[in-house]
Order: sequence, then structure tokens, then C-alpha cells
Amino acid sequence: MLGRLIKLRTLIDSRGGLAFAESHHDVPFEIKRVYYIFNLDQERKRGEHAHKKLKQLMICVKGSCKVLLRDADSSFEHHLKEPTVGLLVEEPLWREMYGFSEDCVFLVLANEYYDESDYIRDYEEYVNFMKIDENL
Ligand code: T46
Repeated sequence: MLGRLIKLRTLIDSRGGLAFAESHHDVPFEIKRVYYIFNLDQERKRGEHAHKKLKQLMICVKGSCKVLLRDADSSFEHHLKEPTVGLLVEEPLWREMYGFSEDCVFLVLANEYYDESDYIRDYEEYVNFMKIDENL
């Protein structure tokens, strides 16, 4: 499997559910940024990039979607459908998100501020980056 699933601490009572994540306690990094995608086109993919250094916890807080994680040798498809489960991605994996349900809201907790220079948006470039990384 690529990526790691984390069960978030969750409290459920007659009023509903409450899930939470704290830096270093539930998420193994300092959370510096939160972002989410919503009103998603069900026919289109998001992602199709890798991050060189960024660490993320991805949570489908509403609805469901698929996340494909890929490295130079293998790939793994996750089906996120629980608001209490996060997908931890700490390595520079290629990722694609698709198969969004109509109501999907996909939340990301990240350890760094937005930095376009951390993105690799071309798959061949990603494979070369991984080869260089292996040789270091
Ligand atoms: C990810 C998925 C779920 C910003 O200005 N600040 C930000 O914090 C982010 C995340 C994006 N942007 C800008 C960069 C692009 O000009 O928003 C534009 C769209 O970003 P992008 O094409 O990367 O969107 P997605 O949905 O393909 O990917 C984003 C995140 O980049 C990615 O890390 O996990 O959402």
C-alpha cells in the first residue's frame, strides 16, 4: 500500500459526530495550511501532480472519492468515504483524485504554506525526480 490510513479520534453522541486532528498527536507534523475542494466535476480528475516535500493528511469529510497514489514502481488506489479516516501522504508520490460523489468535500491538512515550486506537474519529470532522489 502507498500512503497510510489514519483513524481520527471521533466522538459520537445523540447530536451527531465530531472528529478531530491535532498536530503531532494525530497528524505527525505541524499543520500550517488547510484547504479543501468542493462542487467537483464528477467527470474530471484533480491532482495529477506530486509534491517534492509537502506532507498531507487528506480527508473526504463529505461524500466519497478515489485517490490513486503512484511511485516509480507501483500504484495503489484508495477509496475515501469516511469523514473519520485520513490518508497520510508523507513521501513524494504522484497523486490523482477522481470518482467524486456529487456531495464530495475533500479536505487537506498540510505541513507547509502554498509553494508552486514544490509541485511536479509532469509525470515524466516526476519519474526523473525519483531517480535522482534514489541516487542521493
Ligand atoms: C491537493 C488537492 C486536493 C493556491 O493558490 N493555494 C493553495 O493552497 C492551493 C492548494 C492551490 N492554489 C492554487 C494553485 C493553482 O493555481 O490553486 C490553483 C489550483 O490548484 P491545483 O491545480 O493544484 O488544484 P488540485 O485540485 O489539482 O490540487 C489541489 C492541491 O494543489 C493538491 O495539493 O492535494 O488540491
